[in-house]
Amino acid sequence: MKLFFDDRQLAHAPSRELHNGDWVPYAENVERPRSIVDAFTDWRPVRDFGMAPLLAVHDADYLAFLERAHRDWLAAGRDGDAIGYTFPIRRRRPLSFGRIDADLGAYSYDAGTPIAAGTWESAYWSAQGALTALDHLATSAEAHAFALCRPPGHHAGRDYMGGYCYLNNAAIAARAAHDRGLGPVAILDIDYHHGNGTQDIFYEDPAIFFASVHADPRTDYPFYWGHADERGEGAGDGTTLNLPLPRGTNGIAYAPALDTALAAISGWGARFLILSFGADTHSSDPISSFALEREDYAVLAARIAALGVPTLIVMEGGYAVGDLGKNVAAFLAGFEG
Ligand code: SP5
Ligand code: ZN
Repeated sequence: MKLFFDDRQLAHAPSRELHNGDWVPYAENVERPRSIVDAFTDWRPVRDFGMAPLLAVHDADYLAFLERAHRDWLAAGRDGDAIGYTFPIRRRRPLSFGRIDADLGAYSYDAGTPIAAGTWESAYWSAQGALTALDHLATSAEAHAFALCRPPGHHAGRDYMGGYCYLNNAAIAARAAHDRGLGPVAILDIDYHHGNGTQDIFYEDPAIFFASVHADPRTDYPFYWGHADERGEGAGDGTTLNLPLPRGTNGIAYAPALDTALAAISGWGARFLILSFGADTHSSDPISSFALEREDYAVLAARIAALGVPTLIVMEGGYAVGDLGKNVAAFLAGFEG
């Protein structure tokens, strides 16, 4: 399997996040991609597909905000990472008047997603990595490719950031795959957390199926999305599938939910799969509460590979830095089986 990563994805290095009322070290740190990079020998370069595939998913004003936000923060006399503190509820008007703090709130839903000096550069190349891996699948006979996307993407919506995510790499790749005629395209999200951004982007879209296996949002972030009764709306009614699982879920309890998602994806007629893979389901993850072990990852990967559909694997979460590279290697090895 070919692997894609660009060193510019390391430029993003926020120092801290707000958690349970305290400042804590930023969990989505540069040691994560370094751990994964070190677990493999052969990385391929990322190519630049420009802004068009990003604009096919995200609003232009949101992308412009991401690009300029840290400069606006410095211009306002601040230092460190840009972070908001006022979040407009949806009933307020879409006001815009060039105040950085208002913008930070308008384009995010949490206080865990700061913008540092290198954030735009890293998010841009993270998305281009997914597009490069997609292009490789579209132009080769290979069935699987891995984009080490970092920062991750599945919490980012059309016009919002959140959950360490700025650009939705999986959604950008899914839209591009669909537009290249590789579909029908399905997205399977197996990060510990529900992929609310991806769900929102395709919620009314009948062309792209979204299935997610994740921690029950009644107990876990992102709380407001990912409940079992969320099934899509309008023309997209029935093209979203949510399979929440309780804290403590191990490999044995996880497998039936994964099989349900795979059966739905297969039954829907998917011909191309985007896999949002988070290794934060591992028992050692410091911010999550599932109990999957490294041996489980190869088994899960083999079940996904048995779909027999070309699959682009994009990295999402996973914060147990000491285990991360080995866990990702075990998962990817399960595809080669
Ligand atoms: C992509 C992804 O996995 N995003 C997860 C975002 C979760 N944010 C809420 C949980 C915050 C926990 N913060 C603990 C930090 C310890 N340093
Ligand atoms: Zn996660």
